Amino acid sequence: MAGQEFQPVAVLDCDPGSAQVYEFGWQSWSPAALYRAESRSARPSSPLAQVMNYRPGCPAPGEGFQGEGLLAVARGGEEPILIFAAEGPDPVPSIRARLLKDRLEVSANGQVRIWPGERGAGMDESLGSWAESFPRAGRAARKSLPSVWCSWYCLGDRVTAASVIRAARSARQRQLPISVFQVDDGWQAATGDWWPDRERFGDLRELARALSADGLELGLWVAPFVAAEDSETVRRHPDWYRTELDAGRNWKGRILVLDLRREAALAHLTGRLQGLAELGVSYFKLDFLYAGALEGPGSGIGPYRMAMASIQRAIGSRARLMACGAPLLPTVGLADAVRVGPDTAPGWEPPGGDLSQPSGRSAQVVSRARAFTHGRWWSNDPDCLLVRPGVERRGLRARQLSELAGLASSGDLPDDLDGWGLARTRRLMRPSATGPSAPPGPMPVTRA
Ligand code: 9PG
Repeated sequence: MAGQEFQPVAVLDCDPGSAQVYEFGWQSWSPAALYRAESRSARPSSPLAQVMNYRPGCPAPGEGFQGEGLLAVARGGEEPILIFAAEGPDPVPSIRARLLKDRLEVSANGQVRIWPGERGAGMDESLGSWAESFPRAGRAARKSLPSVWCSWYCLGDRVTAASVIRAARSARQRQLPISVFQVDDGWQAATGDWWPDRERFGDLRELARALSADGLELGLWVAPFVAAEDSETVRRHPDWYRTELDAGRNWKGRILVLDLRREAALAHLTGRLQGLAELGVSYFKLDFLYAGALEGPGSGIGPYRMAMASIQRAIGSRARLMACGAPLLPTVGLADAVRVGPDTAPGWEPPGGDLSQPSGRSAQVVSRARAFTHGRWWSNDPDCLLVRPGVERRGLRARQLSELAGLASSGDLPDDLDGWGLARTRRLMRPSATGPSAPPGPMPVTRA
């Protein structure tokens, strides 16, 4: 929606002392929170974060708020909450609000529908009933997802097949009720080369067999729409990538974006994913999805949704699809589970104070603010429970995750857990609830 002018949508009388604004960011890692109308929402700590963690090409103004396809206002007093929102998953306008004395001015750069909450209904309840009305054909939101162990927050890119088997055996010995062992970034020959680095990582098929012999499932991280500059696929097919689009930097260089207009490129991708499903992967964590929806000639939300639908067909209806780094409204109906907040990390406060950056607090605040999407659009993934010794505020993390419905996942090596961490992990790992369920208490107000 870049390039279009912002037009006034509404001017609302409000009580400046008690009015609140709810802002919903673009993708999984973008902040979402409830703020006092007199304050200002989170801002990226660098131009790179604007691209990778906020909405590329559409920075928020210095003051006030900017939701992506969704912004809600509680005017204070008895006035019902007002929701300003996109009419569907495409297009998704940016919606701004700013306080001028005792008025809130709302503007947007595209068509916006105004949805009044019921009188007396709180923020979660109002957003929930709006979410019910949002068009969402496709994957059923009411599917229960099994509990997951994820390699990223303990092994990082040093993950190997042998280390995953060790974690699975140790989890079983310690009676951790985990069903899916999900290998994260680090298994692949290179980002964009979606086959294992056999020398470093080991054999994926063997891993699937070993897990299945113990009644467990193999999950796998893939970033389908991006590639590292030094990958073999980029070297062999430079014309499959759109070097004019900026998806940020990672894997020691620029992130290149797959050209979804090229049939051969998409066919190659879906062929690889189908191969991985056939080899025994039954849970896909599809990451860096925002890169598939960057705005440009022939790219954006429409091509992103088409490509996601092709991926669904390729992996089959039995495999579960988890979307991460995903543009949120555009992903409604296309995934079984969606990461609804930034990455967690052993540290509690985000680097640079930027709520989009990895930290315990970012994951917690943002996932809490998106609780209403669980069981309505998909299963929410609030990111992993981390409770090994040395993790900051592990008691608070366990308590807050126990209050959020959604996909349960563990990011610790079972061997690293002490008795307390084992007990918490044992209790919190369970299949996800299939319907909506509001967390206890009203949505907390955040200071950016
Ligand atoms: C693997 C990780 C994990 C994690 C994902 C995603 O550079 N960045 O801005 C950046 C943002 C997020 C990120 C990695 C890098 O994390 O959310 O769970 O799978 O990728 O690389």
